[in-house]
Amino acid sequence: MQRKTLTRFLIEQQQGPRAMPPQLRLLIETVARACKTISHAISKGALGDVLGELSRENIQGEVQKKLDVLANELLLEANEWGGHLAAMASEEMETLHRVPNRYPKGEYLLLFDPIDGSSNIDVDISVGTIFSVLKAPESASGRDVTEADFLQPGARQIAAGYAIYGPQTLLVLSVGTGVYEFTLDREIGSWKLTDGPMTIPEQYPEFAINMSNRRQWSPAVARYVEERVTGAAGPCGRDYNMRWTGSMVADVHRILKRGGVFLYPADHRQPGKARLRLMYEANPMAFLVEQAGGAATDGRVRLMEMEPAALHQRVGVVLGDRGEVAAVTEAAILAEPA
Ligand code: P6P
Repeated sequence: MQRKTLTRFLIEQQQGPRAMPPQLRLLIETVARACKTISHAISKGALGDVLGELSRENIQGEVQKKLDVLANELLLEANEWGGHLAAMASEEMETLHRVPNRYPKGEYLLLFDPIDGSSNIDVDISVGTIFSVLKAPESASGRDVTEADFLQPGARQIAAGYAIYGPQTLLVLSVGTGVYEFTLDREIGSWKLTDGPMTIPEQYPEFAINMSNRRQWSPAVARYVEERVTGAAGPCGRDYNMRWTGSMVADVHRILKRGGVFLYPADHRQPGKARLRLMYEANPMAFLVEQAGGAATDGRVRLMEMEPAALHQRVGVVLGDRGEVAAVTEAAILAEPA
């Protein structure tokens, strides 16, 4: 069977009822091409002198891995000359990166975490690239894009996706018409459609959380997790399994493929203290999960309705199986003082 390529899929999306704009197709193809190059660099490992850390920190205060910087530069260079973007923002850069004046500008804003889970690179565990596409606001036409132009709720995303660099290299994306998975055919260097439209299998008894953060959890999250650890003997009525890879892309991909729920709650002891970033981790993953029939909240409210206050804002994340996400929300509501 001749599998559909990414290019053919995107051209069909242009011809489809939503008539995806050609510039968006160019954007996604450009990001996908950069992800192929990132995948190639990662696969070299120690042989490619791409492992290890640099002696500098990023805006997050995290020591940068060589591949963090390489992937960030690859995505910037691949996207800045195509005429489809107004600006980019990245986990690895303090502020936005405007398209240089020597290049044509477009109407899209691209946000990305170039290598998510980079602490796993040196121990050969799957990592990924996460991206989110917004439109520059009408008010930005005729002037330079500003950071404030990026601060749009996740519900305004035009497209989102991730590449996962694991046993296979996959590209999982949505342009608002469902979630589709492409596998990199390394022999000819093209992305081949291998799954989609994807829907999260319901009621799969598996949760993903870093149990060592127990001290940070709200009573609601603690009770939710405790009930699942108790399993069939408790109110859940069935046993659960637990997974935690330390790589959001790997955990979210597993949930899209076989179900379950992912939790990285904010630190209950310090309001606003959380791990994951809203704009280029939580929102793109929330877009995909909702497109696959799941739900995504901060433990209480829908992530994609949150009004961002800052480019690198962090947020609690609960996403995946609708029933499990609702159970965390219900526990949060019950835990609130009457
Ligand atoms: P912890 C990776 O650094 C990341 O941003 C996500 O990919 C992952 O889910 C999480 O942090 C892992 O955090 O605290 O378990 O190391």
